[in-house]
Amino acid sequence: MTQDELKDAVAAAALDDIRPLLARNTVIGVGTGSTADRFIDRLAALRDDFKGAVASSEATAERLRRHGIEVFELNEAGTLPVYVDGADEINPRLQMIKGGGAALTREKIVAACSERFFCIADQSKQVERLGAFPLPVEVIPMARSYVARELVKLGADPVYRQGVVTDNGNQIIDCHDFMIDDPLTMEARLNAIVGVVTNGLFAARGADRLLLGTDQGVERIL
Ligand code: ABF
Repeated sequence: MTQDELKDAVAAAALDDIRPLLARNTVIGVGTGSTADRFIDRLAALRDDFKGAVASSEATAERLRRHGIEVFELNEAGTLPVYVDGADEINPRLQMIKGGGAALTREKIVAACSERFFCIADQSKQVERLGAFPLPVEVIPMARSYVARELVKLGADPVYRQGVVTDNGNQIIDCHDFMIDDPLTMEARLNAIVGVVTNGLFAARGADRLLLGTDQGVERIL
């Protein structure tokens, strides 16, 4: 199967998994990226069965609205029963690197407000150890050089993602050559650098279920 077919398969499987959670007053969290886009396109068929969605990016909000799905502010929605999103890497403990699409901060906020996080990913995202994918760090623009110097001290090779401004008006530094042995500790250490808004390690709040697209079909982990 191609990677696109695997993404389609996990998007369809996620729809099956969330169907029982939907009711007239349900607002769900919806993530960003090409796998999440496929999920949104399928979710459109169920739009009359639930109230609406909170989006983890402006791009996702626009796609939801185009499908006639109402988009709510997280502050109005409260706790969400489920959040469905992709990942750049995911390990056996369902800890992830996210943020390849620069939406990490809103993704982390929506994940924090959700009772369950379903990660949808094709098999290329599954790794034993996080870090081959460059870890994104969102920074306040004036702190970019300072944060980069601190990242070097931690062993990373920081690269400024030129031309990218996040939905929050910030910038992204990608940490190359940065294999991560202890994601929980590293997530906290990176967050402690002044000027860092968020980092793309989702370890403190990882996924609760992984729907993994493989050549043998969709594997559900937890
Ligand atoms: C989001 O989309 C991100 O956190 C991650 O960067 C990306 C995965 O994209 P795709 O589904 O296109 O591979 O979930």
